[in-house]
Amino acid sequence: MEHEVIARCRRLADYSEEPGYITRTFLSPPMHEIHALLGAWMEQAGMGVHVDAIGNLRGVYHASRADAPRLYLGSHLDTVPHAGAFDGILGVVLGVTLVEQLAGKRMPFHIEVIGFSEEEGVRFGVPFIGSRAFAGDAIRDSRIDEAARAFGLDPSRISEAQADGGAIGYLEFHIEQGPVLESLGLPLGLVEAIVGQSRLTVRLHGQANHAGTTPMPLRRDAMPAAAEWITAVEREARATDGLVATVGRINARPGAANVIAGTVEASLDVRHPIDAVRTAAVTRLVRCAEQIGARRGITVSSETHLDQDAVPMNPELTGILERASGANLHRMTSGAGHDAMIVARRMPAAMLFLRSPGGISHHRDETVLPEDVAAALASGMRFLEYLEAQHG
Ligand code: HGY
Ligand code: MN
Ligand code: MN
Repeated sequence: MEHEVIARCRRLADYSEEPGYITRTFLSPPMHEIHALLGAWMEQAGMGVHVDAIGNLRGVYHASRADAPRLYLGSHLDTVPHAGAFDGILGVVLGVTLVEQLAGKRMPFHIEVIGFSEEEGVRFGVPFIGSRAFAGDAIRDSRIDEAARAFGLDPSRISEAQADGGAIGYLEFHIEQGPVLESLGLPLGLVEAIVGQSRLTVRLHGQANHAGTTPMPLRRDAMPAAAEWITAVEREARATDGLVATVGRINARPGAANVIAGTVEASLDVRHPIDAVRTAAVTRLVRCAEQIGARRGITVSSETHLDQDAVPMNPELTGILERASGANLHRMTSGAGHDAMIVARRMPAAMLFLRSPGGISHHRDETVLPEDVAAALASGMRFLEYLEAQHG
């Protein structure tokens, strides 16, 4: 079955908005094909399938009795640009496969597998749109509503996407996306907590001008100001234990070779397990940009898109997952953000990592090992059996 899981993830990776790459952003056209194919596999597994008003794909495998509680399994369907074939989608395919492996056996709880519509925050710079609607904390703005309508959804019904009350909890399988499990020679990781993360846009405003006629001392060039700040971001992160800070996107305008950059917009992603360390670092980095700007006659502004505290996973649910997984398991913190950190606002949440060969992710070389997928399926099935004993 593990080879089928991998084959399905690679099949779904064909649906992309960019030929030759895996790029699938919030409610982009290829999401229709994802819903159709993944939804068909859900139906074959005996699930009732629908797409909710924010574009989450929802498959429900009913319990032996109607008034049973609900267990959620899931992850996200969207990707970063030029992604790999497993980030997010693997967790949804593993959930569907576990239901398939029940082969019609009913549990004393409903199982709902969810493919969240948007976790990466690529299309609108705002992450977790799907899971926040599920957690009852929907992000509403005209761009999101318009995208939902263009996809054929009705944003006025987003409140219906909320999770049922009294859920047993949420389990997310996900690739580790880092080097730890591979360095330990272990297939699976048990997530104890997910680090907090801040996402901002920093804007540096100078003066566009002619590249040939403007003497250097008379320039207010936003590009070297941004360059000085970006190296300061790296220096600050290297100097702060456990902090990671990244400028992943930069946009210079007007963007011509013979025009001095009047404006530069840069993204800033800052993460740390301890929220006070992260937020203090964000404050220092924004102030650093302002000080560089002041020296160069550049005005600096910033906009915060995400200020997400670190989230511990639920100890009880994680304990069951640990017992279900046996010894070949490493307890760890997740440096990547996940839908589980949002769902945890609403119900007990747990995560199981699969080893990332080469420690690489957000890249076409991202992959998983069949034996690790098999180990995750075995853990997942024992996890269901433990819950069956608890709720039977
Ligand atoms: O950026 C992250 O941490 C995740 O891949 N969305
Ligand atoms: Mn990702
Ligand atoms: Mn992910």
